[in-house]
Amino acid sequence: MKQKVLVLFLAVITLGLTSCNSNDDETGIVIDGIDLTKDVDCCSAEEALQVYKFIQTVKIIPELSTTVDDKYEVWAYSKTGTFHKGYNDLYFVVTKKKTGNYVKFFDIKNITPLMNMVKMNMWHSTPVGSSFEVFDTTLPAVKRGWVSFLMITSDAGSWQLSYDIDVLDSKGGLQNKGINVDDLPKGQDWLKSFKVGDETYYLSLVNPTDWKTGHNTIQAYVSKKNTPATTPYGLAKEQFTIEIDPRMPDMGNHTSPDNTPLTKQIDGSYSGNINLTMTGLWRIHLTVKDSKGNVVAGGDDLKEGFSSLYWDVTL
Ligand SMILES: [Cu+2]
Repeated sequence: MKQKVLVLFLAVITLGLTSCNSNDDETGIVIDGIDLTKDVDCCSAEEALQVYKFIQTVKIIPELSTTVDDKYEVWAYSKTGTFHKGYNDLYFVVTKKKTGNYVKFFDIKNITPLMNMVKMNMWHSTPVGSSFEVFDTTLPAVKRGWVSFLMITSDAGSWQLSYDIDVLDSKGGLQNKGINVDDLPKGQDWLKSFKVGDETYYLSLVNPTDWKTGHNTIQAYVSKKNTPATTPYGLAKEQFTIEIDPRMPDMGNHTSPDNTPLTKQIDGSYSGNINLTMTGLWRIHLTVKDSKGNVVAGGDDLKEGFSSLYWDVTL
């Protein structure tokens, strides 16, 4: 694919240099007899270039890439090309097999991760984003979603993932593809759960590896365990507030100023501000409150004065 994209990339540059006066009769970029500039399914030259640049920043997940109707190639990406415990961004890009040109109109649906707990002879799913959306308005041909894995692949069990895809009038997807979920490095713990009555909720911290020393936006999702547990866990409909108390356990549990709670946003995510004044291990103690302000998790189980519900992030 890279070669074809490069051809397109070079052709875009050439066109840019030679076609200052636009003219409808002018011959466009033709590859394999298809005039790419007249391919309405695909991106404009500028959009294609943006997508091409974006995919240099992520890595292909070979297990989740596939072909649809022998016409389209579906490419799955994550930051590292692998998965780890907790929150993972997942991106999809579709190209026309014949031209390598990006396709703008496709839908990723029914993303279903499943873990088989071999010793317990039981299956369960995990928190997922509610839908795959356009990643960014400048990148209309990149769709982004997420999966937050509860457990790592181990002797206890293994993961598989299924999804459906519609590309223009074609349908395809993958069923039960085996995937590997790695552990996070020591000092990183980005996924926690709490219970309210019989319901189980999961707190997925989003990409703390993007944080810098000082002020950061802290983002998370609250998901609710489904019945049956093999149905992917969607976002909790409740409106919580997540108060944060970041401490450095290796440095006398000192804290930092100017932290604000995570509150629910229009897109269903939770967002607040965190100020990490130095590098090292930060234990972010959490107190979850319901819409009436009652503490529902992390409040009544205090150890050394701090909530025992926490994320660990090492800067
Ligand atoms: Cu499991």
